[in-house]
Amino acid sequence: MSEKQIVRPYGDTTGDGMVQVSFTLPVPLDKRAEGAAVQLATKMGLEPAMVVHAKQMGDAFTFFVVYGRVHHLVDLSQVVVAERDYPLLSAKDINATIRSTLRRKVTVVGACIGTDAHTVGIDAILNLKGIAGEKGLEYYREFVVRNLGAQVSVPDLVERARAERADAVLVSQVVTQRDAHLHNTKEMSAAFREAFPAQRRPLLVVGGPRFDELATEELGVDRIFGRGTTPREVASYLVHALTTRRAA
Ligand code: B12
Repeated sequence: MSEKQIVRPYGDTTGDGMVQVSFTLPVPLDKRAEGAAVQLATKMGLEPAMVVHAKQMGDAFTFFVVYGRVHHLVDLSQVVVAERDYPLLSAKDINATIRSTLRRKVTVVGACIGTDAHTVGIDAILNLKGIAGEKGLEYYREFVVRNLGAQVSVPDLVERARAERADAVLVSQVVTQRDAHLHNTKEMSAAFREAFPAQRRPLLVVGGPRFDELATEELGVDRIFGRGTTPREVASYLVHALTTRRAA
């Protein structure tokens, strides 16, 4: 078992346990509202808790920032995250591996599904322009990219993936109200499983800022990418997954 490595939050002096939380209460701003914010923060484990910012929004809501001490500790050796389990390749190596191993171009179909119109994330991954100094998948010679844009229905996505003989389907979900991202993703993965035999199904990749990258099994997808993903990570994953699948 790995050795314990305890950390605690830091505000003014190292290890003082100070944290800051923000939330909105459905009450206009007054002394009672501030008291309610302190009481809530205290129940959340901030002791003592201080309101450091309060701003009324509209007639009946107040936004609060509360600063206080928590006594919780985190053991870093017990933290479980989705580690990258494939090599991060250069653009040159990605193209070369596709050419030498798959001997054909890789087709990816991307979209925002459901009512979601937040295309900036999927565009960052797919479009030439890219993000964070990296070019998107359109830049890679060996990828054929079909970006379907916003508010694509699941049946349309399945049909397009079939028509394009997609190797991978890349779906973005940014809106999380009422867990829409989870419901839409499950609907999408179920539709692909129904429409394709297991060995012919495209890789299903979903991304967005509020996904738990460990939830692949629950959502029925092959990979989940979260906040701050770069195109090269996605391209490297696709090459790894498709070449591994081919070898099997
Ligand atoms: C820009 C924006 C808009 C634009 C979208 C324009 C467009 N063409 O995309 C407009 C103005 C249209 C808009 C509308 C709305 N928006 Co808006 N919007 C935002 C905003 C400010 C930025 C989102 C963004 O572009 N981020 C930048 C990109 C690069 O980051 P990203 O999406 O996380 O993508 C990265 C990763 O997540 C990952 N990734 C993402 N997708 C994928 C997919 C794959 C396959 C992979 C591999 C990786 C990957 O890689 C990307 C690059 O690193 C956010 C707030 C915020 N600061 O995040 C709110 C936000 C997302 N919007 C929100 C809301 C509520 C709405 C509206 C419902 C508002 C309204 N009442 O009308 C509508 C909904 C419209 C709709 N039908 O979807 C909420 C969502 C809240 C929630 N819990 O769901 C947010 C969080 C704002 C907030 N705090 O309330 N919005």
